[in-house]
Amino acid sequence: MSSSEELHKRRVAAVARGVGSTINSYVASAGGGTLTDVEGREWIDFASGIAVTNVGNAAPKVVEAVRAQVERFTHTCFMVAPYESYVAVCEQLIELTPGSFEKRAALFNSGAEAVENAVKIARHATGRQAVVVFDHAYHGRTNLTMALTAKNMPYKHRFGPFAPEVYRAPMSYPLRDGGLDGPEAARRAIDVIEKQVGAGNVAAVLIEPIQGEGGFVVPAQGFLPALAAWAAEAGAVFIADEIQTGFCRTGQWFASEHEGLEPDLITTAKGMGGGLPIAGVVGRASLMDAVHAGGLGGTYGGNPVACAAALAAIETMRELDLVTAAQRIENVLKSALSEIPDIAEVRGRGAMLAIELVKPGSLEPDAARTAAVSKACHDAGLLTLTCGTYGNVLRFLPPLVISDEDLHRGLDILREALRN
Ligand code: PLZ
Repeated sequence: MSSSEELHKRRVAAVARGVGSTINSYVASAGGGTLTDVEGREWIDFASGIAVTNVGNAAPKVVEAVRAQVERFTHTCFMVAPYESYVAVCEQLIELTPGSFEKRAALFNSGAEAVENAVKIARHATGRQAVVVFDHAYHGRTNLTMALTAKNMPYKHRFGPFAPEVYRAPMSYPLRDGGLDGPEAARRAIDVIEKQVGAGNVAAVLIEPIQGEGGFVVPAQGFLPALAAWAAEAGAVFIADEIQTGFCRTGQWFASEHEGLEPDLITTAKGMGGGLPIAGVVGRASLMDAVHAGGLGGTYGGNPVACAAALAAIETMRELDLVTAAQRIENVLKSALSEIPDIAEVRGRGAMLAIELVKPGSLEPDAARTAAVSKACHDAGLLTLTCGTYGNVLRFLPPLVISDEDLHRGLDILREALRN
């Protein structure tokens, strides 16, 4: 096999510069909580391919299900000739997501596509157009989802014009909003919505229950329920974007459960497919079924190989009790992180944790130190990611099957990187 250096040369000559990579080492194999590069060097994985390989990389059940499915058939298009696994994945989404009402689901290829479809459904069902999103939000890179995403660089810069009828409200960000409690922060957001959009114009309020790319921002307790209650009152659809938070990641099947939320619609992707591309929208039957037959779909949505992987991934989550595994990871990481000095905040839930770094004695974001720490982790063989509007958040997303040993090895590297 070529070396990473040779591969990098080929990459620069062949792959568009706009597509970035966190590290310059090329992967040869991966399993459980580690990656091995083409030089044979092992990496501890605190990224999970951005919260995807919750069941571990190349999880045995997923591998077996995919192998069996590709031998039977690879693609028919569900809109042309349907098959059982698509229906079974929808049944699982209905069963696993919060919401005691009757539900329906539909499958797509990517998170952005799921978000687009949730907005389509909400608009169609309500006959309204406005979509309310929040500061620091991330919802994807397609045209509509760029409009929904807050951050200009790198996601939106010179890619406009963006889709209309998208309105941004202030987020609850306890470290940075002067200590507003949940209901106060919700009141502030609702004021903006009522004054600048008008309650009767709102098709959907769309929010990540814990923000992902925006900085692992956990809203103050009570913020999400107050928004959901306002949306219900206003006749707007409350959509939880659980693409990064879903499928056991935060120590519940879905992060909405931490506050007893029952979103009207939930978008899912990432962890759902155990590494294969699949996404879903699940929620109230009255909304989902409002759309005319043929109004939703796509060539590959709910592809049979991806459906087989999703069913196997979900089975693995149940069998290995990955909800509890994520809680265990939270306990280990949080107690270790809270002992490290010079961190503005340790936050997150389950195995979706982050630290925010600021300049001493202030709240001024320290993006340079964050990048340096991340780089030091990479040099020592720990794969970490940064995030946040200000680029000063280091986030940890280990596979939920990571061994205690790898977790502690990762922590040792991180501690060392933060010290220097
Ligand atoms: N909604 C909450 O986290 C994807 C994107 C990384 P796709 N997050 C990682 C990047 O730089 O592109 C995400 C998300 C939330 C939507 C999405 C979009 O999901 O599968 O990447 O389209």
